[in-house]
Amino acid sequence: MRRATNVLKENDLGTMVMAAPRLYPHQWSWDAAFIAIGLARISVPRAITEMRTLLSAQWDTGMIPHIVFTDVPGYFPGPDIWGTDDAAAKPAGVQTSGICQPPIHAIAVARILQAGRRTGGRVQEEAEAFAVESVPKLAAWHRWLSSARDPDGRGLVEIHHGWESGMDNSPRWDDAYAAITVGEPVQLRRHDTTLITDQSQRPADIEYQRYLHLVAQMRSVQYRDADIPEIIDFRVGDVFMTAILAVAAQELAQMGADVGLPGQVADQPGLAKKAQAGVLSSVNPVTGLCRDFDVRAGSWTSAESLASFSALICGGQSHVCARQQEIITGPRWAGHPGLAYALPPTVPPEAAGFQPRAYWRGPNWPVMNWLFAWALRRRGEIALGDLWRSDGLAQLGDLAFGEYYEPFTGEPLGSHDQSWTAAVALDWVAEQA
Ligand code: 2M8
Repeated sequence: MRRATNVLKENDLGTMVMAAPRLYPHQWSWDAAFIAIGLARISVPRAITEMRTLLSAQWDTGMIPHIVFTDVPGYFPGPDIWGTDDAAAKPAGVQTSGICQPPIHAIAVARILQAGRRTGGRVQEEAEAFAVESVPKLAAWHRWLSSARDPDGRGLVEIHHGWESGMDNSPRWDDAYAAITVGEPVQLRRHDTTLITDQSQRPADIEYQRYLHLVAQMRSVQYRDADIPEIIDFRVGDVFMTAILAVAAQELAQMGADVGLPGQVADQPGLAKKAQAGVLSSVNPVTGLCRDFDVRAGSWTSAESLASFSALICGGQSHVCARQQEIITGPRWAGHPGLAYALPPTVPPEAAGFQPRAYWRGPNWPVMNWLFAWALRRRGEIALGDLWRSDGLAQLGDLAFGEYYEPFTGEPLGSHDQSWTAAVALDWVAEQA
């Protein structure tokens, strides 16, 4: 607990915690939400500050941007590449990227409220006031995801960049990226490959060229929601993001009612239902697994990844969940005999594209363990949720707080002292105490 607390303290810039000390010296959207969940275990006021900083960068459309930039140098692509000052929807006075990440935020604010209520007194008052302040903002965020990001009414949240999924170079996006033709390559000023010298752990330069190509496309229309679908080369209905929206909207509906703002959240149960139906509509009847929808190709995708188990996050038809649970705990996934811990890797070891050290293409991610364990327990799957929580915590016993872990050896990879990893460790330790 002490070491995890220190990681967050060391990465703390006062009003935001850097996602990682050198590799990610800014505030990332879904990292901040996980970080706030951990912070709530040590200081509810500091957790509130974390979320407040992020929410103060919310765009007028409702979008919560995926990065809020600090002045700390050393990350590429920085604000000069994003060029969001030309975007009418971005609030003045902050530097942000122009895309989003999965909506963990309502889950985080609900946890802050719970922690405040456990503490009582002034802290509780502060947490209640913060929930009241956040509910309309979170409602607008969910509404934007459900409308601007579902222009065809498919029920799935559409993403326009692999970074929006948070699973940057997952095989989920291989086909969509392969269909992109990048014009003149731009000069890359990457720092990540200097910091992480084992190149196999990070995306390749060719992938970065595609990432920047998409940013340039969105920038060319000043990030206007109505124009992006027309001009962007990447449009995918992201099933995992949609499952998170479903569960976050359920949490928000509950919290809004709880703090006396039922009118502000009146539409959230409907958004949750729509998202859940979108997730269930993606289930492949043969495999029982969820799929993303490639809008440009007009087809469902086939890559196996953690997102294949999106129904376990948002629930829905019990036979779908039961089948997904059987598969994810079976020998192809978390039950694979070679794994250091019986936790699901990002891609199954027997899949053709599995790479045990490569970013989002095989390693195990502690925050994903947290999310699945939390969602399972929430849906009443206590035994498996408890197991993944205790195995997830055991994996972090090396106190490296790796960004991700080699699934066979348990070696920490990517950044060490990664904030969201320390945060989930804190939450797990406190919960088990
Ligand atoms: C990774 O993404 C950033 C771009 O957003 C990067 O590689 O530079 C992802 O793992 C993402 O999910 C995460 O939020 C971010 C910061 O931890 O790093």
